[in-house]
Amino acid sequence: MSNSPLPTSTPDTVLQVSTLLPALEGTLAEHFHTVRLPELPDPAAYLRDHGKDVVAAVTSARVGVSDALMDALPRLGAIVHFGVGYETTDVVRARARGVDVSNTPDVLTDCVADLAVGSLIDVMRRLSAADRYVRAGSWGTAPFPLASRMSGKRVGILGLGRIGRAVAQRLDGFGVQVAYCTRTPVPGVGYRYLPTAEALAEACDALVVTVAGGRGTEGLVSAAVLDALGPRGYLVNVARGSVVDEPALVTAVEEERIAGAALDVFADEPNVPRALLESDRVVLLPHIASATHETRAAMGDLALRNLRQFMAEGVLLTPVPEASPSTH
Ligand code: NAP
Ligand code: 8YV
Repeated sequence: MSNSPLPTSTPDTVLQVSTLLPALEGTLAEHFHTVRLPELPDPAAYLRDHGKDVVAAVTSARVGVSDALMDALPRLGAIVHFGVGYETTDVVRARARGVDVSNTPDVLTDCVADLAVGSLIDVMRRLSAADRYVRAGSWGTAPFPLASRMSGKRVGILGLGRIGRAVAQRLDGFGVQVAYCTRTPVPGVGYRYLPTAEALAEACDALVVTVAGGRGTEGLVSAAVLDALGPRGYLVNVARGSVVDEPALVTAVEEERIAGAALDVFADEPNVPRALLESDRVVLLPHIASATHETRAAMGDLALRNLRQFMAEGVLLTPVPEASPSTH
């Protein structure tokens, strides 16, 4: 009998690229041979020695899979995103290499739209500022300044996709006149269409940004768009920080060239420009639009179902469209 060691077969590995929902991390560890990249002492050494074992990567919308990481995984077949945005992964490049990509659409739409409308009311009625005023003991000393009515106003929605449409439906209940801008008019909707972000801002009292992120929408809300919104106009951004020219926004807030802004996303999270931190006319949120127990559980479940189907049948359940929704 030979004493040579038995050949060891390496299990197909699932690479966890970013920190994820704890329940999802637990299920991945329980049901798959999962390696958590952020926790490895030497990720580069792991990728060099074991990159060929990885068949699927699970990542967040914010982190994605970089080109370098993709290149280190020659047998990679699927990239599963926890989140609907996927501009952090080059989908065209992935598909050219035979790697399919999924995201978690629809399950987060309601919560993101709820937060967009909630923060629109917050910034126009100055709810967060009023809360600070009461806590500071100012009630009874100086009157709290009057705010702006939201019901019945004209609200522009930049990007009438799943989330934009859900925002519009909610605003219908407030008697708001909704208009929108997309690259292609949406068939079958009764809202007024405007072909550019600037024309939309010009025609509205508030602009709600719900476009996809990525190169195609970078800086779409420019200084000119903010000027078109004007000193009585409000900006709400629940899409991506990259969509707004942040230095131009800072200037517009400082110079009171817009009335206020409610922001869930920033150019360089978690860093928020000091001028925004110091402004009482800006509502600041830490990228929480989908952050409810119910929605995060549904996102985790959909990400998991994508992974399971890929591992069992080699195909994803909710693959993303051919190109990034903002680059074609
Ligand atoms: P979606 O259904 O793909 O909608 C994207 C919309 O953007 C479409 O109406 C698209 O229309 C429009 N669009 C793309 N490029 C445009 C451009 N250059 N000008 C005008 N409109 C443009 O996506 P969704 O599910 O609604 O999600 C939208 C985005 O919200 C995600 O991509 C993500 O970045 C963000 N998000 C943020 C959070 C958060 O936590 N804050 C949570 C979830 C999602 P056309 O193709 O016709 O232009
Ligand atoms: C999450 C998001 O914060 O879905 C998206 O695109 O930005 C948010 O739902 C993100 O997925 C968590 O990484």
